[in-house]
Amino acid sequence: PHAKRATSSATILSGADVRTGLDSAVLQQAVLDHLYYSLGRLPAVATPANYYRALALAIRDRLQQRWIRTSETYFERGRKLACYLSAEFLLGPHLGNNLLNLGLEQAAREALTALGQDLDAILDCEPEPGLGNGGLGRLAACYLDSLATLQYPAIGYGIRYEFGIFAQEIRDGWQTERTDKWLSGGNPWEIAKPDIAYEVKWGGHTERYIDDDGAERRRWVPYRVVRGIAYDTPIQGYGVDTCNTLRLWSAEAAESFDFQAFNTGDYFQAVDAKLRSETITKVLYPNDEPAIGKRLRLAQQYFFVTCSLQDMLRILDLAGGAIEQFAEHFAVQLNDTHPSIGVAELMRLLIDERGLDWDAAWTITVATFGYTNHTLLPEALETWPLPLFREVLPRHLEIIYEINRRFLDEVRACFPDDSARVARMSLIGEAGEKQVRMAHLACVGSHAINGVAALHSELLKASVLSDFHALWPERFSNKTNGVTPRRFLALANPGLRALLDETLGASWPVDLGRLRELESHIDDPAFRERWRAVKHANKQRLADYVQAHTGIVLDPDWLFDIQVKRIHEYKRQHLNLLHIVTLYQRLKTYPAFSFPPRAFLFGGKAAPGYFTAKRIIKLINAVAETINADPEVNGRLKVAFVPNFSVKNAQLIYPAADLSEQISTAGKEASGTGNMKFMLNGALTIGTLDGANVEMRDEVGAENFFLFGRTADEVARLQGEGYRPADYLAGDDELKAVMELIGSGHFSGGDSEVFRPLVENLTQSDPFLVLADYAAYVACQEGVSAAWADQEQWTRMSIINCARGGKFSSDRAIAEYAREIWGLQSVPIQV
Ligand code: Z15
Repeated sequence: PHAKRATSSATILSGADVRTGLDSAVLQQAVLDHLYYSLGRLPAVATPANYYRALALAIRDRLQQRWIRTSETYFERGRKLACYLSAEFLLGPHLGNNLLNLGLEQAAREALTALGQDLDAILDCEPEPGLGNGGLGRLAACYLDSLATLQYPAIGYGIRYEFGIFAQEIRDGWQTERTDKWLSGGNPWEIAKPDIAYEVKWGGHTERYIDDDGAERRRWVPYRVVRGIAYDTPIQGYGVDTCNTLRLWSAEAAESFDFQAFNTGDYFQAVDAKLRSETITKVLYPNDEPAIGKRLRLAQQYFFVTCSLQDMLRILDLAGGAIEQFAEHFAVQLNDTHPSIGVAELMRLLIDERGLDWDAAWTITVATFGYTNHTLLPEALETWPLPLFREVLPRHLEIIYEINRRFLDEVRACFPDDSARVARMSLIGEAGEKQVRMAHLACVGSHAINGVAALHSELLKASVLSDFHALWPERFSNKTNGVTPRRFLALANPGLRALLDETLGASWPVDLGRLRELESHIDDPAFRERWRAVKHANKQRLADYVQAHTGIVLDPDWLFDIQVKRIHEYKRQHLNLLHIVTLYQRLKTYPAFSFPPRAFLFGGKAAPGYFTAKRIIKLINAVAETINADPEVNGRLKVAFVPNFSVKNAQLIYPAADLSEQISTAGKEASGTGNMKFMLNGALTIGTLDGANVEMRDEVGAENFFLFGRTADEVARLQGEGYRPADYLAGDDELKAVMELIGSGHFSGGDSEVFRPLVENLTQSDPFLVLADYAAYVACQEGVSAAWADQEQWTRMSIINCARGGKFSSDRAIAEYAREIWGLQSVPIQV
């Protein structure tokens, strides 16, 4: 499927040049050329980082003709374009992925070897663009990869944060945050397009006026104006010539100087205005689930959404399309409520700036937008205090009031005499301080609303969006998440890739259902041996990384039990810890207690202001230090916290797992996507019936999945009845002893204060039912140990987990969005 490679020097000399040639000899020349002309370096003094940049520029050159041809083709054909609006794109490093998708890994390796460099060391120099927090941002990046690979006309729109997600360091067991300066060495992948820029208005007031036709209209008189500048990054599909665009907006002052202020001598005021403008795209808010109503965050959302919608209008105008046809040209997907101000903004653009009447504008708006919900947690549903909203976006508040007036009339017509329902559904929350409810705005303004796993989509209809489901059942659907098998299998796990290529042929990365054919090999002992050898090598690779970053030495013969994800109470890293402490306590009490040795690995960032999550990290590290240093346990238990979990080290972690921990309280994890990455790399899952775990288990069969814990229904019932964690403590001596050990200061050098808040949280309120699921979890882990003891059977299960993972390709998910929500046709690109 890959682009043809020039193989003979005749071809090199005749056509392929230093910008386009795909042969290793030309690539080598191209790297030297960039070292010299772009970096001003001679090879003798070039550092690995210099080689990284030179190779990246050489690869970008090779994307260029595909990239330009792709835009040109979309423009000529005038086909519908999918616009994925997301405040986050957690891309991960580009170079390795672009080499993979272009089929250039071997050529690049040879070129660098010839220059005395090692490709892997060069790849490691790339700072990752961490423009996202976790699952939601990484999902957006996987979807871009699939859109390009499936040759769909699509563009990603987002924010070019100057500082992405913070870098996590562990000091004395605590998380500390360092700003992420990912742009400090320059970004070879982006191209600034200063001519693609839009005005963004802020604040001020609105006023009535009479237009040229004598009609009464309203206009927005802003207090301030800033500019959004486009920065484009190529998104190359795998094995195709499609190269789509990720367009990220960066804020600048509307004028680089306020000349008037400058001339009157107020230099500092002039510079201050510039700095304030640029603040908008400075930093990613580091919170994964809970929404926090900060003015700057609303400014970020509006900023990137208006730039994106204005860009669509410009593209439509350039193509000579009629404004009435907007929804036939663009399908706009809202990745959570973060871009949902787009509903009001498109109305404003169509009415105030393009002169459409309300009804025409509303028909276009609803036909344009689709809304994906990613959470059921009530505290994560975004709302904005009304006064703040009015101050920043006065015209939008008027529009939202009018949308609401008409919407509530519709509700009253469908459900007469139901004022409670009207209050529940209103776009304006009235309880306490008045609020704008962004999820309601997204629902009202979208023709399609979806959840991200089957269970989640059902719970959405039954709980947080039940009123909307009652009104518009036809708008609701499920789109189970998926992950890209290119980055998370082919690129992350080269050992397994080679085995899959040999066993299945080369097409599996774009036809992941073919993994099923692995099942015909599970009874072949030689195949199982090779499967184990791949896993073993991956575990050694991770062990080396962990030793280099923590000093902790892990044995690749042990069971690697891994939980990596954002730290959050609902994800229950502390349940995992209670199991570890249970094993430790059994070992201390009965030194002959025997189980297969296990290495427990954790990784993940806590929101900097999330007290409990930060304390969970401290507890993991405290337990690790105590257990790893205890001569009585040695040889059976190790615990490690891998600092700064990121896309980059995730690619080392997923392929090394034997057991994947997916142990959220049922009903709380919308989908999960790490669960799928582990599965595809042959890990077995211990998990609850939550999110996409349910569908993973359906695929592999109950006998190949370690299930435990209360179901979402049981959780709701227990909490409805008034859950009392003390009951579970009283009925379980082992649990009681575990909690006491943690509270006693045993893991904290005698300090009995540091973990008191965690112990009290669990024993007094336990909002996520850790104690209620503890006994079932520990019992299930005993089943894991028993299964691990039979390595041949474990390997069979590992193969089956990979083989049945095909459903979880993001290609499947994107094909569903394209057909069922966007009405999108693929457009092959010919270079
Ligand atoms: C986020 O990463 C997710 C949901 C959110 O509401 C926010 Cl603000 C961030 C995650 C879900 O927690 C996870 O279950 C899901 O797999 C992921 O989005 C992608 O849908």
